[in-house]
Amino acid sequence: MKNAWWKEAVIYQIYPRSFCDSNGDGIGDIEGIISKLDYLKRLGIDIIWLSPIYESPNDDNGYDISDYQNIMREFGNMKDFDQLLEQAHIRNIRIIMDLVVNHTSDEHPWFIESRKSKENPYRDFYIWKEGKDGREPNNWGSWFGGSAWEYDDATDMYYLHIFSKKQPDLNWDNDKVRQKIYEMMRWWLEKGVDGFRMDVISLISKNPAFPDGEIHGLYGDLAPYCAHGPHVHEYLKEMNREVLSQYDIMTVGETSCVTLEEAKKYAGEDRQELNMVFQFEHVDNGSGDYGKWTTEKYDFKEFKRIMIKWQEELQGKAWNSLFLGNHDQPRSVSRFGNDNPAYRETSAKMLATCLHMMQGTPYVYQGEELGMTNVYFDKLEDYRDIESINFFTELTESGLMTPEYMMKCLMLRSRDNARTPMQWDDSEQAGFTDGESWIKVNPNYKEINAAQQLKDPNSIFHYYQKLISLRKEKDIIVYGEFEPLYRDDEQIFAYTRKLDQEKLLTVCNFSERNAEMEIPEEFKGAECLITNLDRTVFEGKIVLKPYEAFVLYK
Ligand code: TEU
Ligand code: CA
Repeated sequence: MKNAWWKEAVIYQIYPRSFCDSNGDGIGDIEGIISKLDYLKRLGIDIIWLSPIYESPNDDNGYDISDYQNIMREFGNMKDFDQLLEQAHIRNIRIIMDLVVNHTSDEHPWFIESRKSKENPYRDFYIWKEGKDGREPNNWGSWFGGSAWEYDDATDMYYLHIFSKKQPDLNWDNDKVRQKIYEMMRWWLEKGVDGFRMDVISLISKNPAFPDGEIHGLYGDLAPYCAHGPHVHEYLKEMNREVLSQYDIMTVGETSCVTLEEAKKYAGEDRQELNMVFQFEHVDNGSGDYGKWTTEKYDFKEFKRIMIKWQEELQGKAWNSLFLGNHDQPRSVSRFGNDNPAYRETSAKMLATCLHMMQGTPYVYQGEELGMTNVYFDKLEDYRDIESINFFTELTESGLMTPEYMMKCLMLRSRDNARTPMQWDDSEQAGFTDGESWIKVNPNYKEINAAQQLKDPNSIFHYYQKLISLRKEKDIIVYGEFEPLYRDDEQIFAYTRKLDQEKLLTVCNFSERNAEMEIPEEFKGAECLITNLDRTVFEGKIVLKPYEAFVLYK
């Protein structure tokens, strides 16, 4: 495996709307981010991934872009952005941008033109189809509820939108579209940004037959016809040749529905496409008939099997992105750990240990370094997320779910769980804003906040800080070869890493019960690099406490 700065780095994801508000309007902004750069430096991260900050009507909080080369008014202006980039670079922190180019906003000038007439020069920038027997062109369901097609009066045709109807899909088969996108990307790179996280990049090439999909719930499944479509690799290779390869940057593809086989194509070391991809198997595992809308808990053995599979299979071929949470997922400690106060700290540290010691680039989602938890809103009116609100309506009005049950699903799985404001201190609104926050603050901010954790040397924050600094000290954490131990254990996730003469052992108890294990002979006399409890004996047969974790080095 080749060495690279983006393999050695730790990435911190900022969801700007909820990070820090500098002017009291209740919405996080760029100045707010600048004011927290020293906090991030202290944590030790190397790269910030900024969720979208471009001009947007905010139907999907910035993932619906109406101008790729302007900043969302609520977040500030281009001067503020330039400041942010400069201030980050001064601190040796790189910034990667969210590149949302599967779709635009319906308020983007291209779409405003496109919908005007069939002859408009921008018509083919989007995907327009005739209706079939007075209905949508096919049965595809949007990932945000309803049909994936929207009828447009002006020309009596339908346009495709995998996401909301305010997010029409771009037509990547049109090379003018691709050229415009590459031009825009170059513009940002010339400014000095350090790379891109590419939103649903696996969906850009659609099967030209547009066949009906298999029915799941109320609509047909579009994934087999849109994910990893016929030209996706050709377009990424073109993008790489024309843009990416010209700069020293990093790229990570959000590749929804990705399989191992496809991941090796997107991110294979010698493929000249992307540096790494996000896979979702470990967070989608346990999805039911209505996708993520279920109250089922995650299955530890299945989770472990998936994580191990990605480690083993990409080793030497492609690079993993390591994450347990992001702005689309519930809080990781609530989902994979235990957010009960008795176990929250220990289990948050355990999860971090397990993730950061694997092979790949770790991602920390804002607030994860504090062990922030799900908010568990129990009233629909507290939710802001379009996906949550649309599916509540669709699944309850169709009678597929009772409102009570769907409310429980939202409490466990809504994206808003991860979007409540960052908890900076114990002052009103958690120090996020002087005004009223756009979404309610999690009421547990008095116990869980950055100010308190910065004071406490045993805090989750300091534990992350230590994990990150270990990565800087020991190459084996980045480049060591991964091998799982006790594959079938029902409580323990353990693995080794090996590099030349060095070896590393990571042990994590994912359960609320004690767990017995035997430390392998070869780690006799090893040094403990980090532990989340106060264990001092690391030899022979041991009994792990609930959520205990440690790392040995020899
Ligand atoms: O997410 C894509 C995606 O796969 C999600 O729709 C995912 O299925 C869902 O959020 C799980 O609950 C990306 C962005 O990360 C997301 O925030 C955007 O809403 C979406 O694309 C559209 O741009
Ligand atoms: Ca603001």
